Amino acid sequence: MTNDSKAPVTILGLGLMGQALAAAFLDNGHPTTVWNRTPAKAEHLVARGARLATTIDDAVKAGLAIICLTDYHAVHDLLAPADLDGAVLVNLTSGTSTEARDTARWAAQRGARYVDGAIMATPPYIGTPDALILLSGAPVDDQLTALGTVNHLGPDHGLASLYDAGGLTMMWGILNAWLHGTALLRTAGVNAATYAPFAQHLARGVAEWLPGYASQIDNNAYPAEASALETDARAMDHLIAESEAVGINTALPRLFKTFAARAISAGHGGEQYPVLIEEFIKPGN
Ligand code: FVH
Repeated sequence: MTNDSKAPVTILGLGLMGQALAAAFLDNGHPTTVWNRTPAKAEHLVARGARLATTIDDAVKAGLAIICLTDYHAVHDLLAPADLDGAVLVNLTSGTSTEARDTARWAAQRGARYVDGAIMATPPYIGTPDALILLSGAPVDDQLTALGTVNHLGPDHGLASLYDAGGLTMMWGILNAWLHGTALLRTAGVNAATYAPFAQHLARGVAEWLPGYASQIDNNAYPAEASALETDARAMDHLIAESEAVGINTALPRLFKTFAARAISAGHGGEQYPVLIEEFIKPGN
C-alpha cells in the first residue's frame, strides 16, 4: 500500500541493486515508479504496485529520481536526451569523485538538483540498518531512509565516491592480509576456520589504534610511543623470510617493506608507523 506521506520515488536501473532499492521503497509505502532499459525486469515490481515509466522524462519527473546503473557512462547515455529541469537526481552508481563532481556540474547546467551517493552494502542488506548509504551534495537524507542507514557527508559531490574508495581499500586490505596469514598457517596444516578467529581478534585490535594514529597524522607528529618504524621494518623482513621459507607468495609482505624502506630512507625510522602516510600521499606506485 502506498502512503501519501511518503515521497514519490523513481528507480532508474533495475539490476541486482536497483531491484532491491525499488523493493525497499515499495515495502515502505513510497509511491514508486520504475524504469529499466530492459523493461521485463520491471514486471514483478509492477505486480507489487510499482508504476512503469513510459519515458525517461516521465521517470525523472515522477519523483526523486534514484539512478543505479553500471557506470557513469551509462548514466550520461541515459540522461542526455532527458529534460532534467526541476528534477532531483540521486545517483547511486559507482564511480570516481571526478565523475561525481563533473556530473553534478552537468546536471546543474540542465536545471537539476544533484546528489551523489555510494551504497556500502550488497542487495540483500538493502532496507536494513546494516545498509550504509553515503550521500554528498544537496541534502535529501530523510527521503532515503527506506534503503538503510543514510549518512550525508557534506556539499562536496565527490565525497561519497571517495569514502566508497576508502571503504574498498580497507575491505581488500584486510581480506588480502587475512589471506596471506591463512596461506602461512595452511603450510602447517592449520585450516582457515581455525586461523580466522585469531585473525578477527588481531583486526579488531588494530582497528582500536586508528583514532590515536589519526591524531598523529592530523598533528603531523609521530612520536614512537609503542614502536619505531625501524622495528616494524625488521619484523617485515622476518615475515618475508618466513613466507619464503614455507613457500608461499611474498608479494604482500614485500609491499609492506617497500613503503617502510622508503620512509626510513627519508629519515623517519625512529617515528611511529603512521608516518608512512608521507609515502601514501605521493603519486605513483
Ligand atoms: N550489486 C552490488 O552488491 C553492488 C553493491 C555496491 C554498489 N554497486 C553498484 O550499483 C550499481 C548497479 O549494480 P548492479 O549490481 O545492480 O549491476 P547490474 O545488475 O549489472 O545492473 C546494471 C543496470 O544498469 C543498466 N544499464 C547498464 N548500461 C546501461 C545503459 N547504457 N543505459 C541504460 N541502462 C543501463 C542495466 O540495464 P539492463 O541491462 O537491465 O537493461 C541494469 O539495470 C553499480 O554501479 C555497482 O557498482 C552494486
